[in-house]
Amino acid sequence: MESRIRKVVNIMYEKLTASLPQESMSDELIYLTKRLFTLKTKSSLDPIYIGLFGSTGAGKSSLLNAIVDQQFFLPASGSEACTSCIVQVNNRGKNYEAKIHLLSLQEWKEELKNLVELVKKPEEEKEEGEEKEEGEEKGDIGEAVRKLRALYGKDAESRSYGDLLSAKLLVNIPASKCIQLKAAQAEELSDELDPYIRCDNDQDVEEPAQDEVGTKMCLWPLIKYVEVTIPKSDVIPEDVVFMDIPGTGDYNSKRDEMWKETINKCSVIWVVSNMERVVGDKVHEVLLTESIKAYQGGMCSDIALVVTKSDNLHLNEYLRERRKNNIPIETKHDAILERNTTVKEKKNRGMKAKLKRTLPSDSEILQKPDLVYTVSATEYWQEKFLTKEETEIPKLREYVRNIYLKEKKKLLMDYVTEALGIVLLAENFNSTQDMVNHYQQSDLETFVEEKIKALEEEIEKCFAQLEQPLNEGMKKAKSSHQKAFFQLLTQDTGYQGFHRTLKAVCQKNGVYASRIFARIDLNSALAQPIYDKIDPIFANIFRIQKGTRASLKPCLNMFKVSVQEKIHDVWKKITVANDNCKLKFFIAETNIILRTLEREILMKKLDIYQSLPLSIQRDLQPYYEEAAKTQGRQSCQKMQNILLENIERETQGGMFERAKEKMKMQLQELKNMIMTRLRMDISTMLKLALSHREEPTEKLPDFQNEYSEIEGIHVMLQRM
Ligand SMILES: Nc1nc2c(ncn2[C@@H]2O[C@H](COP(=O)(O)OP(=O)(O)OP(=O)(O)O)[C@@H](O)[C@H]2O)c(=O)[nH]1
Ligand SMILES: [Mg+2]
Repeated sequence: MESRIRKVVNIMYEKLTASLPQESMSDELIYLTKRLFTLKTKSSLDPIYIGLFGSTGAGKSSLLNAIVDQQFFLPASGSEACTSCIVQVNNRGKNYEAKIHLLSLQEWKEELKNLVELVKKPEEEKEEGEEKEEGEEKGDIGEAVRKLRALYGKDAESRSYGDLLSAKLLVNIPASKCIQLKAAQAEELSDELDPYIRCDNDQDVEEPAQDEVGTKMCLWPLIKYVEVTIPKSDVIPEDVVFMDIPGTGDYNSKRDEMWKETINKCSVIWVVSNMERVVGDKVHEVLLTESIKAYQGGMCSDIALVVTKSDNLHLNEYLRERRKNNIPIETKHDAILERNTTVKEKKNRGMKAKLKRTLPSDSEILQKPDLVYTVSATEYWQEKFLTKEETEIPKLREYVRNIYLKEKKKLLMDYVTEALGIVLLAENFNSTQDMVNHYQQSDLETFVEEKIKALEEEIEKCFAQLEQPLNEGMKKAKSSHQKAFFQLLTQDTGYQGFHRTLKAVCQKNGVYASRIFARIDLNSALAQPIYDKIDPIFANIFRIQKGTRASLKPCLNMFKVSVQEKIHDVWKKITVANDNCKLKFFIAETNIILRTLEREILMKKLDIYQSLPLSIQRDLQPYYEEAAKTQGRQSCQKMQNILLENIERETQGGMFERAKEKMKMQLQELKNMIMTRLRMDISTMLKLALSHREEPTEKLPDFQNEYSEIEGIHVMLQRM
């Protein structure tokens, strides 16, 4: 259907451009040509992003390899953190290709500054002696040291920022900040790619390697993200892009920003977790919370928990721990399947409970039968204990296909509706009938204006539902800010002490993310009590699937229907109604206007949802900066005091009130945007359709065939 509709659109464009008048064109004709051109040049429908989101070693890369049916494609590793950046995989190519995107000079300078700060030993620790903290080389500090050494050589961690800035890098960086690789075979590209995306922690950093592979290795700290293209495959539909998203964020601000953006643009998020750690593991709870946030704020409309390594089971151990002793189990195969079922039941319940706290109780996602998948990537290739079906990889592919069809249908529907609107508009040009008189036209305009005003009131009512929970949440936030502060800062951040964590938090304006350990976001933690109160209502207002009367979408829908009905009425009264292409144009056009608006609302939703922590961050910024500068004895205590005292002062001074106002203001802006857009678009539509012409000054080619074809596809899509 997509290629058919494209063909028709192209033909229309050819026909139209061939017949355009040489002399001055009317505004209407310019408008029509422009819209057709935009539609024609829209090269492809937006891809559907599926994010694999999980802590290091969970098995994301291995899972992705199994799903795209390429056993050794993305590097997987049993030891330390392996994938060092976000890797996008799409299957739209002819060959195997990769693009490695690097940080810009400015972005690297910023990172360098922070890395130097991070590896600097705090005064207090110096006084306590020179011993290394246990496991230091494994944590973020260790990683920072490795990054510096990889680019500047031995002892780089003891040099100053200024010194390093003027030093020559051990590697050459291409001016384009992008490295392209191409290969005919999967293995070939995989081999070439491997050194770039593998963050090899055992690398011998004392002696920087001089060979080619060594030089590539040195680049990894500079990589922003990697895009991989594989040839079209039978197992995964085109236009599905997988995102391998390692860890819980990144120390580098640019990459952390990307981490968040990536999550927010995913239609589907899979929280990937290792079977052995899935029960009681903190990190995957954090990831789940982040996913639900993306469901609230971003494009995400589906979340699943994918438990990997289901084959990892010691039969004897399992049998000893197993409670249901009445049914005998003898083989590893049976044990795996039994454990899969148990884990599914348990995690399903847990996830639903968690989702229920944030989303309206009748959300689609809560009705889904499968929220949890138990897969084995290893067994997909080996089939030693499980069949291919039992590894659940085929089931995940089926899931991908279903989501793809659902999303793609929506996208295609929008495209076809737009095409229909255009062809009807073109037909309209050739009609001389002037069927709507002035009285009817102004009646129509008055009606639309009344409806827009009524809609405005509905939207205000919709948003007003947030008022009370916002106030309640704010009160809660004001009374619990100290608790939030300590809870957050004392959580497990790996092998580094409180002092360094605190320092990093200050350097990064309250957000300390790391690929390896939990994410610390002080601003969000302070705002959390407000979210706890507003979440289900916020979700309900912006829900895009089935809505209740308290949601925005049905308000817009009601508006659309009443305008369309009115237009019908006007037309019924016209006796010469043998030409109903105008009427059809109105219907298609109002559909387009409202769909476009819905998409824009979805984009704006994110800013609104994030406005709380952003407002708090802005208020606290001077104190983060002040605290980050603290040096000397007892700097840890000093930093803590600066933050605590000022958070307290700002709280008294209305920090949370300002955050709340900020959110309300953003909602107000959204409402205004909706009103302005509707007024503008509908008046353009009326002008186009009702422009009075005695004689057609510009005769356009006949689009009757194209029109039938487009309408046919439109009807077919509607029935699907
Ligand atoms: N037994 C078993 N091992 C697996 C399975 N999937 C992955 N592994 C192993 O788990 C380890 C980590 O897998 P990766 O795919 O590298 O994990 P990752 O989530 O990509 O990790 P990072 O790249 O560090 O974020 C590797 O040693 C894999 O061989 C599985 O289904 N079964
Ligand atoms: Mg990986």
